[in-house]
Amino acid sequence: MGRAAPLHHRPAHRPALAHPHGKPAPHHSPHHHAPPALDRGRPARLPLGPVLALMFFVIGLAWTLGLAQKIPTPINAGRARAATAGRIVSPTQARARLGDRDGDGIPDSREDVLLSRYAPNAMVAADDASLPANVDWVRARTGWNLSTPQLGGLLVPPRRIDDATRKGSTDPRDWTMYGHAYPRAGGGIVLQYWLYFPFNKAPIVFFDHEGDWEHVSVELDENDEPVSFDLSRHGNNAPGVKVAWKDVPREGDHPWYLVAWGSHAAYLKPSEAPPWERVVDCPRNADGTPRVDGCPVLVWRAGEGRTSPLVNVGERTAPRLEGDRDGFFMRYAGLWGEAAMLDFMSAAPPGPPYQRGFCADSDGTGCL
Ligand SMILES: [Ca+2]
Ligand SMILES: [Ca+2]
Repeated sequence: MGRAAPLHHRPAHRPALAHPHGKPAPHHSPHHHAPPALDRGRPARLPLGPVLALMFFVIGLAWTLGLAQKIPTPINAGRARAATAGRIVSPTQARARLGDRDGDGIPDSREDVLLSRYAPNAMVAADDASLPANVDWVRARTGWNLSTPQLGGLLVPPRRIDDATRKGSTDPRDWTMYGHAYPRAGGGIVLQYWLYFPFNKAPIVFFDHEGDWEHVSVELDENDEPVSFDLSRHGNNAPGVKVAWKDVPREGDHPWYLVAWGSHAAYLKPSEAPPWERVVDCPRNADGTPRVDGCPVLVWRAGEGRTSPLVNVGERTAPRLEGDRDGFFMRYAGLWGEAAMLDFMSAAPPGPPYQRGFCADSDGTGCL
């Protein structure tokens, strides 16, 4: 650029294009075909029109991009428009829009908060013949699936559970607490919690059977204040023995309870159990709470640091169905195994939704 002429030396009316030897370029000669050379002694003049056009283009592009960030385009915009264009929706869709997928009038989010807040701490003897597990855990080991004729209300026992699976899991992280919340008769809410055990070991072998479902409940009044803790045991299971909330040993809002060895009935203390039943307890603090560290129990523990899962399965006619395991839990109407010896003495139970205890103390609008 050293040869470029200073701006103040630029001639005022010099043609834009010039002959290399100073002769004027033949602007209108039809016979001139050589491309004209640029005058290197003169900087190119920026034409005003294209510059303004470029400026408007850049400003317009920036405005457009900025607006796009403020108004995101829905991924399924077409589908969303169709869904809001007056189409008839199913009851399931309507419930989902209201945040009440299980249709019992209690918002899902409220159910989940309450179920988690009052979830119990279940103490199970570490040497129990059959520790808890979860639906997926046992299905993975037995091959039960949703396409078998065990569905649809047919009470056909699945094939037997092998000895290793009968023992359940020694890792409480495999123990799922299946919960649901429903309107309580007279006002309030019932929070119900179920544990699954692959086997029931009775004091007399004739009463052994595969599959065992046991539950406890927390009853709340109209202000969500706890009223009682209900412990299911043997024939008294709908909802079970009610204990006033003030008499229940707790870790914060989480009740402590004991699971009887083998039969898995629920107790607050061993003295409540009949003589033929064994209940393992731990040393107690002055307030009645157990010292579980160093004690031969395994614990499904609620509250801070909880590692065992809690699932809200919804109601029988409107399961939440957030996972395949929930579907099997709610829709499998068959028995959860075979009797160990004699079917007429002790059959395996049906799943919780098909037991009368699942709807205990309902006002009739939930647990449909
Ligand atoms: Ca609900
Ligand atoms: Ca519910």
